[in-house]
Amino acid sequence: MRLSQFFLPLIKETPSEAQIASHRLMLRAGMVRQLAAGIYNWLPLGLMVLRNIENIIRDEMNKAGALEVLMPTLQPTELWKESGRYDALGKEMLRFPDRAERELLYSPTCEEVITDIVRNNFKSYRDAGKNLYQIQWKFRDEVRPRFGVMRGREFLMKDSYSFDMDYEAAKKTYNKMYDTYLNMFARMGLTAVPVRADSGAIGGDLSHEFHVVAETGESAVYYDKAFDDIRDGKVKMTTEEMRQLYAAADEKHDPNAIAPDRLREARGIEVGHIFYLGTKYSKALKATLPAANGEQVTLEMGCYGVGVSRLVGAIIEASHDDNGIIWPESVAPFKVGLINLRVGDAKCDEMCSTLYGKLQAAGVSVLYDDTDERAGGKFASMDLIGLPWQIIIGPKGAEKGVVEMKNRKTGEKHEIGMDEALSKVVPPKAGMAAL
Ligand code: P5A
Repeated sequence: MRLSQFFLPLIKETPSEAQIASHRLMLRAGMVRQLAAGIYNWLPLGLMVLRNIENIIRDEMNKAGALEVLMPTLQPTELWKESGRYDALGKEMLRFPDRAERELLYSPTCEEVITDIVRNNFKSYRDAGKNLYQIQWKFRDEVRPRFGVMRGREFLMKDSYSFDMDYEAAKKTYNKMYDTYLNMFARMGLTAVPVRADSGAIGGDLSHEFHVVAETGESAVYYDKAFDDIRDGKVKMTTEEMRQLYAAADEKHDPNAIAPDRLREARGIEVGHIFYLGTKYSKALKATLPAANGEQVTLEMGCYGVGVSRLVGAIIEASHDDNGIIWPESVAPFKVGLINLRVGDAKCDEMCSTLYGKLQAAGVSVLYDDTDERAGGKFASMDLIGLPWQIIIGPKGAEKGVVEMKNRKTGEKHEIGMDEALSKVVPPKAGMAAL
């Protein structure tokens, strides 16, 4: 993508409405714009990151054997009367009549609808064991939407729902999701701490929240210091070992359950939440299946949420500096920022075009700054949007056939040849043949 043709409305000043780094940086980097309180437009750069996050989630859910579906954002209220939750969500649930005066709601979550799908379409115990997920917009009329996409009113969620024949199978599914969540967050460059939590309006009696530790987090979390060691790369642990470690949300914290010298207290951003639901919804909505012996069994459910749009903010909270965002490669909107310091200089233009072409041919996503802005501005913009690699080409280097390569995260800069620069960013197998 050529910057001259891209839509990247950067902001130099610090936006006054933003209280935390991620919100400030998402506005400054031209990723989102607020349309109304807690409701955001996603501009190209922001949407690219959102899609990358979605794809990691999709990949991990598919690997875990879950099946993707898509339910509508609008629902009739009848199912909520049947489940007994019509009043439970109060004003958070946005309700409105259609032209026939039938009441609709904008889905805040989908336990009712998915249970309705299952009761109407699963026929026997052979259909059980399925985990159905979607990545879909939700609406919750939060009293205090804030921190940009972190606590929005409209937000993107990955929500999945599992249906098993008995407690043992449901527990297994729950544990599989626990493992899947740790993998998916790790792939986004995050160490999420899974803390025991209350299940609130969703229900059930076993639940974990997954928290990214950050000073700006809205929740207090308490956990074994081993989680910090895992994050810092000092210790490796299996998820089974992690399950044994102490970790609790505020309402579940018991200071007597952990040695004081092991306890860490921190602020966390909740990026995921999993629940063992038991039969709360299946009983109310009569989702039963005949077992092998013909007996009708009420399904054992679980539900599993990920804050997809919130993750964009959470990753920035975990990875930025004074100059801007530092994207982990797996979610970066582009892998490389190519900076032409002297547009119009024949040598610079030619070298940039060659590199741009080779990167594209090798399948490396690249944003080519081909604008005539001054050097200082180009460096600042590229640092702000946080692409993992910068390749800088100026008249002096072009003369010698060398480029400057900068790693955004470490700040390391090297003057190197064009082929060496390519070999740093082109993945070995796919790339070399294309060169
Ligand atoms: C789980 C899937 C549920 O809704 N039902 C379906 C369950 N859980 S939850 O904890 O209420 O939400 C799941 C995740 O969604 C994110 N989230 C939000 N993100 C941005 N703005 C909001 N207002 C918001 N509310 C919830 C969180 O990451 C949460 O863990």
